[in-house]
Amino acid sequence: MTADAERRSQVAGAVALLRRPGAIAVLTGAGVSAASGVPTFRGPGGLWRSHRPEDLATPEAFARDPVMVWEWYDWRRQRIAAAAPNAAHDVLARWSRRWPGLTFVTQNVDGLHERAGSRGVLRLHGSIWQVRCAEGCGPGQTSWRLDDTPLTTLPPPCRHCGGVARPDVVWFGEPLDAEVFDQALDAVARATTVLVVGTSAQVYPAAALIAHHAGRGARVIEINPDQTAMSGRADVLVRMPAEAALPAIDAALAD
Ligand code: BJW
Ligand code: ZN
Repeated sequence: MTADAERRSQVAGAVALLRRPGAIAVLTGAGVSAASGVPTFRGPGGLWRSHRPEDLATPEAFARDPVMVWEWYDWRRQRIAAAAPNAAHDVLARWSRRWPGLTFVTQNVDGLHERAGSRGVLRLHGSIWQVRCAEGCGPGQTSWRLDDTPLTTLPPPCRHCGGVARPDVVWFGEPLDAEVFDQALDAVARATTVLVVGTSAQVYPAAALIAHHAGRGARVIEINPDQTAMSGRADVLVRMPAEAALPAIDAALAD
């Protein structure tokens, strides 16, 4: 089979599963935003000043060197502010508005799904745009939103107590928001089709949504140019970048 025919057959396989009756769950990762210029965590370009993300996205790194961790987050926020949603975000946004049975779960903190107009996105790992007190103070521990200008003070102060503030994201070793995770788990367990896009599926418990919680009858579609930890669980592999695969699937669904 030629590469083109192979891609057409992968797209057709995804379309057949998406047309099955029943609910759909979508799980996205950093690869969806790669074409927008937002670096992924692992693989080429995943390093920041020779630090691995695994060494920066931890409470220990923040306790040791909050300024360095904040420099990383401030740098990333500027990259994201300058980025625009790509064709993959756009297709998923249309589906989230059109298909009432679709639950949208993301590991991404960049907010690009929401900027593309997606509805009801369950954010497993928080938001890079939100900040909260690192010391856990504040009325109801409310977080607040940053704008897209660089921070002038690093680390920024808590707006409630003047202590140190931190990004409102989930670091390694920290629990995910239980309510958000339960909703994601329920959606995946109920779905007849689970679409996994642009994640290496190495980080738990997000990866467990597919590995352990997709129901027995659920079929899994993986969209990713590379093999991942979840490829063996997938019924249909679409080995293309998300920004090409999703518009192709969307067009074929309309036929
Ligand atoms: C394209 C593309 C294109 C490229 N189109 N695709 C051993 C075993 C199992 C678990 C553990 C273990 N040891 C420790 C753990 C637990 C740990 C964990 O999973 N570690 C693993 C690394 C081993 N997990 C945790 O600690 C979690 N918490 C927890 O378990 O709590 C337990 C607890 C309970 C009660 C009390 C206390 C604790 C928390 C995990 C939090 C992860 N946080 C981060 C940072 C968020 C903030 C930030 O952004 O800075 O989340 S880490 C980082 O990884 C980020 C991402 O959301 C996450 C996943 O990454 P993702 O999206 O998959 O990106 P990449 O870069 O890995 O992959 C990109 C993919 O895109 C690749 O496949 C490319 O091929 C593809 N791609 N271009 C489509 N155009
Ligand atoms: Zn505070």
